[in-house]
Amino acid sequence: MTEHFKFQLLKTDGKARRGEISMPRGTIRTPAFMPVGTVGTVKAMYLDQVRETGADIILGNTYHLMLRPGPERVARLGGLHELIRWPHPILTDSGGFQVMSLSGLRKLDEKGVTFKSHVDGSLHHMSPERSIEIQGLLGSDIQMQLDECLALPAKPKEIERAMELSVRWAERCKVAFGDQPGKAMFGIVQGGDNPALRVRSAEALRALDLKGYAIGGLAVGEPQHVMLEMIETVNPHLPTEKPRYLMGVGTPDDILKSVARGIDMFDCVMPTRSGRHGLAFTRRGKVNIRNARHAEDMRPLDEQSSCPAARDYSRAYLHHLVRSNEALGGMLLSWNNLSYYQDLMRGIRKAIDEGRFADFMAETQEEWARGDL
Ligand code: PRF
Repeated sequence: MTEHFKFQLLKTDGKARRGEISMPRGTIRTPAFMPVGTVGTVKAMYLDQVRETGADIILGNTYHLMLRPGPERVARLGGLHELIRWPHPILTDSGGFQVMSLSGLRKLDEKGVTFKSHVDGSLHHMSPERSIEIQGLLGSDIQMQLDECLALPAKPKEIERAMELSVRWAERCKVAFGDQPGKAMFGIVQGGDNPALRVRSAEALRALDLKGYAIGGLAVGEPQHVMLEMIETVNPHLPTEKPRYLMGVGTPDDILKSVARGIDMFDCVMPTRSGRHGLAFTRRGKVNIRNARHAEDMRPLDEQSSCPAARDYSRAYLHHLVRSNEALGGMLLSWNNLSYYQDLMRGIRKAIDEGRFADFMAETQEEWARGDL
């Protein structure tokens, strides 16, 4: 552990990178997957369990927590780490993306964004400065700049306007964040599916000398090959010695292909959300446990798994639980899925350490393609 936020690049294998972020609350082994704890809970999971799967850091959301329970209240209660009983690093998203995807009626201008709460319809304003203030009140270790994320497809002029606004907001967030050696504020590259705008965004943010860089505005409706092309376009314009975070991504396949292109950090609701809907990730691909073929199958999901949910419970029982909308069904599948994702990340890190990432990727994809056990 260190007093200062520090990223160390330990090894590269092709474009894949193995590293370590150290900060006062702990060390994050990269490539890292960050489970999403939107409202201060990784849904249907105990945080002790989340930790045991191998998570070094979880994510929280400014948008949700500002509406409920409110950042000033969280601060009075001792901060988010204390409240939720997670003493390790927390990254908070700034709210820009969630305002776009969740709130009704929103108005965006230079000053910030005005939006209607999805909880009670009340009106709120968030400026770049207020977003950073809220993330500070929550006690977040890695804070994100406020940005504007567009859904794709979008018009080039719109993409340019949103990208330039996001760069100006990054400057304001940097000033608002100030000098906090043990913490970090990351910028977010925007620019839609336009390579030239992506490069301009990355270069402008690079000039701000931030502690880390996210790539935003992807996995928002474009095909996977476009997302991968944008990563390839952006990465050469980001400093090699800073962490790179691909926001809101993705499937296990997205993760492998993005690591192969030099991404260090990921977050996604997929393992928990799809778990609650009956989808299990396994080394042999995705399994929809609701399917009738599991109804009388007493085999476990995968007896070789590291996770008790996959080893010790029959498919028949999981099928019954999910079909009956029982809470335990979502709990067991979320546990299985987060374990699968963290095992994948562990495998990725080990493969890079040993200089065999390309082989690991090919073998992993072959196993998925063989289909369920
Ligand atoms: N911006 C922010 N959060 C995000 C995104 C973004 O573009 C995305 C896009 N996939 C997910 N989460 N602030």
